[in-house]
Amino acid sequence: MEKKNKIAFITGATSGIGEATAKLFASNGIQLILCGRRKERLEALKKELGTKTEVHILSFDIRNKKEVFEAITSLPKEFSEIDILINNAGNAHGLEPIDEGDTDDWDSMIDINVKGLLYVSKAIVPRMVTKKSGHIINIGSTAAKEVYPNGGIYCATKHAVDAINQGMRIDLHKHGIRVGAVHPGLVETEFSKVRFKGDENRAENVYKGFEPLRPEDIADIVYFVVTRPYYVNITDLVVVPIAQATATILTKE
Ligand code: NDP
Ligand code: 8X3
Repeated sequence: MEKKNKIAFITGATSGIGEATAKLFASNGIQLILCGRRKERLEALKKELGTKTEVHILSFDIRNKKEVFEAITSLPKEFSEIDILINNAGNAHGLEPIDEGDTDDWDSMIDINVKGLLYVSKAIVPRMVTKKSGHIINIGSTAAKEVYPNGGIYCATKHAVDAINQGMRIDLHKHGIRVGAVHPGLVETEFSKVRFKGDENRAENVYKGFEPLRPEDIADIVYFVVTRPYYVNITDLVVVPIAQATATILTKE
């Protein structure tokens, strides 16, 4: 039987870690379903990566359950058998102590980072169970392992991702589905721009005085994880820049 290229479904492909992963996967012939809200970015990526692999784009807000299920149900037959799911879409919104935090920010983080990840998984995982194969990578964070000042709710959502990752593996290993998480420390992407609501100076300051991880570093790791032999499951991987010892211990120049 002819061996077909794998199909990967990547959420949050319009920037940062998701975009870098999409580019690396494309260079290695993995077919792509790329998701995000910013349609023009998805279209530009389709144009760029379409010379290397088959690309299908889906624009939806991961918070909207109806949109998520409709988008995934709309996949054409040639993209319907998903081999790899990269649950990457997510952000922090705000950085305040619990007594000053904005409840809209809390809603956004819980709805995107936790509920959105679950909606996408619920729409895709039963297909993997039916075909008795699949590989799910959940992008957590060092915030999934530690809690830092003013980031309690973001950390709570990432701790939830850690728990969901473990729960998925417990429930799905018997179906031949691999599940694992990659937990990065500080990576320079649009993450801080979103956290600080477009305040570019404040965002840039986060990564000044040390060498942060690059989105391509995480893409390399994700690619490594998904290209292990079928019986190898990397369950939990934490990666930080050398300047970062923990969520709060960071050596700057
Ligand atoms: P970016 O801000 O660069 O990318 C976030 C991605 O998530 C975008 O593609 C964005 O697409 C998508 N996204 C956000 N909200 C929604 C939504 N409501 N619906 C659909 N898609 C959405 O950040 P990163 O690349 O850094 O973040 C990717 C993941 O990595 C996140 O889960 C983050 O928590 C995690 N992470 C990041 C770290 C860092 O230091 N940067 C460290 C540890 C983990 P669009 O806006 O087009 O919808
Ligand atoms: C993103 C990294 O340190 O801002 O998850 O939580 S951090």
